[in-house]
Amino acid sequence: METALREFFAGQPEVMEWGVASLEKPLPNAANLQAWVGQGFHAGLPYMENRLEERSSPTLLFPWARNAVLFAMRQPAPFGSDTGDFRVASYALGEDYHLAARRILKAAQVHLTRALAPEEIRFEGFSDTWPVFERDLGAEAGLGWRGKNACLIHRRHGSGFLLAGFFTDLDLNVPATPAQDFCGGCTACLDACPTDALFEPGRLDASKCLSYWTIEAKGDIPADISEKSEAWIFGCDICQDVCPWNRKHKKDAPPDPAENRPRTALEWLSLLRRGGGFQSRFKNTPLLRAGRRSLLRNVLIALRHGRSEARAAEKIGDLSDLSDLLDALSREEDDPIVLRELRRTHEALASSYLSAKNPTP
Ligand code: B12
Ligand code: SF4
Ligand code: SF4
Repeated sequence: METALREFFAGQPEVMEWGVASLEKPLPNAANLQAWVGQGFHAGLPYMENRLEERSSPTLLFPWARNAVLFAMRQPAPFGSDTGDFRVASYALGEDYHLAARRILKAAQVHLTRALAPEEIRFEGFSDTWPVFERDLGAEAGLGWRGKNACLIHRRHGSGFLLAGFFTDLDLNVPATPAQDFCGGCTACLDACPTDALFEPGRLDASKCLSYWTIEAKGDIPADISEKSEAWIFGCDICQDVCPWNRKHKKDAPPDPAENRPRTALEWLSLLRRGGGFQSRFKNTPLLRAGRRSLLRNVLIALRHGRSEARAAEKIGDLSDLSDLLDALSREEDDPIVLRELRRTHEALASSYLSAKNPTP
């Protein structure tokens, strides 16, 4: 059966690494998970509040499970890909990884069932679909060490990968080599995080993380966060982009697919208008998770605080086009949060328009 697994993964180009974690014992960080939620570092994410014991002991979820097979899927574009006026997390610059995971999991089940017939196997796949502590399971399966940026880092591939896996009742003899911690004295991620969300090595307060605010949060983004959001409109890669383990492996990353993505503020805002085509343009990509309104909110904030305003200020033509578009959006939107951001951004642009038109001598 180990051979069947090896054969299967050898034929999966999206999979960079795989490994097996035994489920005999609860995961070593079970207490930390409880403490993390207990102290509110989960930012009230409802799906993180429930079934904490199951997260760290998957056999409470599936009593028949003996092992978890974890795999790391390459993200579609390298860190630092040029995304124009605004920044989008590189994992989101292509197909939604949940779809890739589903495809690979389905194929794995078919392959193993055929290879091991007539023996019957039990199989349950996961990639954010069950309450599973995926990074810790990944660490147990030898896919990397838990970096000070909280991500799982592989010595050869860095952290530019997404996790998925399956539980099985198979008795697998694929020993995992626990990854050594190679962060050493480096603190680049802690120093670079603009909101101090990484408050101690490996410990993250989601209620300060731009990834939480730009993807998960539906409400108002507090001023102390939005002022530091730079140009990020979906997710944030800063603490991974600065990591030497990713810098080192950038050259091995796939090229940026750059498929017909909006690049300027005007293009983004037009796409995010009601009936502007957001749903069909981003079908099957992670950007749909944020939803049109939240993405519009993020673009409006980034327009004030990110780098695009500075660029636009050089071109008065662009600013008046933007202003027209903001007017049109204000007429058609009814969400109070979006309307508030529209007003704030409009005011900020009007003042940069005036100062660009009447530069101080
Ligand atoms: C909730 C969640 C988030 C939240 C919270 C992030 C977080 N660090 O927990 C938000 C929305 C902020 C988020 C952001 C991101 N996420 Co996310 N997220 C998850 C999810 C669903 C659960 C993670 C979880 O269990 N968190 C709970 C806490 C407790 O876990 P932890 O940080 O690992 O906690 C450790 C430390 O904090 C420490 N600790 C905690 N308390 C204490 C106390 C003491 C005393 C000590 C010593 C230690 C300690 O020990 C804990 C256990 O090891 C997983 C998918 C899954 N089901 O696992 C994806 C996942 C972790 N995310 C992923 C990704 C890609 C991201 C982003 C990179 C996306 C982006 N570019 O914007 C960012 C990265 C932010 C970061 N630096 O971690 C990938 C990670 C891939 C990888 N190579 O590591 C996962 C695995 C999704 C996937 N299937 O691939 N995410
Ligand atoms: S994803 Fe961004 S905001 Fe979140 S911890 Fe990393 S650097 Fe900080
Ligand atoms: S930036 Fe440095 S400290 Fe942070 S995860 Fe990478 S190696 Fe570790």
